[in-house]
Amino acid sequence: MTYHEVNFDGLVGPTHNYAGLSYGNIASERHQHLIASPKKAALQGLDKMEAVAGLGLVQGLLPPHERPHMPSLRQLGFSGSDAQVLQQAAMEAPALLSAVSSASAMWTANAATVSSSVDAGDGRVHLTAANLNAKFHRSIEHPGTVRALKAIFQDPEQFQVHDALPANPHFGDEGAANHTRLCADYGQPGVELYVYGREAFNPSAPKPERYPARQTLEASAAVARLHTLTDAHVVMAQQNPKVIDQGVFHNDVIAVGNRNVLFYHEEAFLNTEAMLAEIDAKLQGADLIPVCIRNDQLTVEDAVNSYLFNSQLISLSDSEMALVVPKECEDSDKVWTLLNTLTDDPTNPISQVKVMDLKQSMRNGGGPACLRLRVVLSEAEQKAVQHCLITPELVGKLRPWVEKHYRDELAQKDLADPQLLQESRTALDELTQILKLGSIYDFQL
Ligand code: SUG
Repeated sequence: MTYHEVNFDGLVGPTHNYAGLSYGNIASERHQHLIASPKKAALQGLDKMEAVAGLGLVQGLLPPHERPHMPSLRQLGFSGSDAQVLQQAAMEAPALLSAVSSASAMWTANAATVSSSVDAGDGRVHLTAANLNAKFHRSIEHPGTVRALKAIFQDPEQFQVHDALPANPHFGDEGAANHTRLCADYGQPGVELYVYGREAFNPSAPKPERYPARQTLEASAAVARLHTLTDAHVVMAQQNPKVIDQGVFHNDVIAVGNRNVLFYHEEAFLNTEAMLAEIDAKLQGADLIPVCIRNDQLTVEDAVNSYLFNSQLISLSDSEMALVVPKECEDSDKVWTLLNTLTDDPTNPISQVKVMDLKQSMRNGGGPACLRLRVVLSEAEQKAVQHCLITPELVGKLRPWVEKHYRDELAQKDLADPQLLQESRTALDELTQILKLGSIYDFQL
């Protein structure tokens, strides 16, 4: 049976804005209250989906969430008509209104952790929605994520969608952004690398001092258990607390893997050698190819600013891979020179670089890899999710849909506008019809 990696990108929602909500994510803090362009953001995302599909990959899509999230505002004590709720929230708690308006579900690398049916003990694809409980604006995503995933991955014989872990900091879970599957080929047994930032039950274990570590070992272990993975398929590794303190809030800001290649910065992990040895020992059918970038080639600060490692590493053939990088990498002489050295080096299969302009998302700390959830699927499994896969016809419907419903500009003050809520609902209602998803939003139920 043939297996492919399918990338499900998050379609950017109509309320994309810059609220500075993510302490520890330097771009989000830096661009707080800038005027955003939801239209540009959504179109840039569609451009990437098309470009990756153009490189030969199967490309899927996850719908945006409904925002501003009125049920959250009502749960927190605001009442009256929708317009009154928005007005009150804008006056009394503007930061809260920004939080419930965030289009953060676009970063689908945080939507869930996914295990392939090849690795799972019960032979099904497992998806566990991430609780994202390190940040309030992200912690309200998982119910919507579960609904969307269940609408897409429907057949219980082939898929199991798990609810998020308990919403407690002990089980802080950020999904696939801290998870990489390494394998000889997608259909071969894989090694799933779970990367955590701290140990919740062991406060004396290493942890960052400045910024929060969002993912716990306990959460990673629970996800691996839910996914029926045996020890032969799992490696747990700790992120270097020093890089979290320099703005590496997810491991995918400092490392990316594909098949048997792991591209990473030398400071990314604690106990790197032991981790590499364990991956290599567990990997079947191929040797691990570690592609390490040393500190003297690129500092962690440069990596965080350029988002070099937040690229998508994708297979073009059995022997060639491409890196899909954000434009910020091309804009940095140091990073661009490094990329040229990398693609000229015959000891690794990375032979091509594709540059994408994702500035709207990047200003919130979301690069190419943040915007996609990787799901390895057999041809039969792929058939079952066909309605959410990109085709030129679907993109042909989505572009005019964005043009029609999305604003060119959005500032913080606009979030209280009841018209924005209405526009957003109209857009999402139409989208569920385009994608044939049925009713998945609270306002539709
Ligand atoms: O969780 N930014 C997101 C970025 C997520 C990036 N994802 C991965 N690395 N996989 C976050 O910090 C900022 C929103 C704002 O400030 O308006 C934000 O949520």
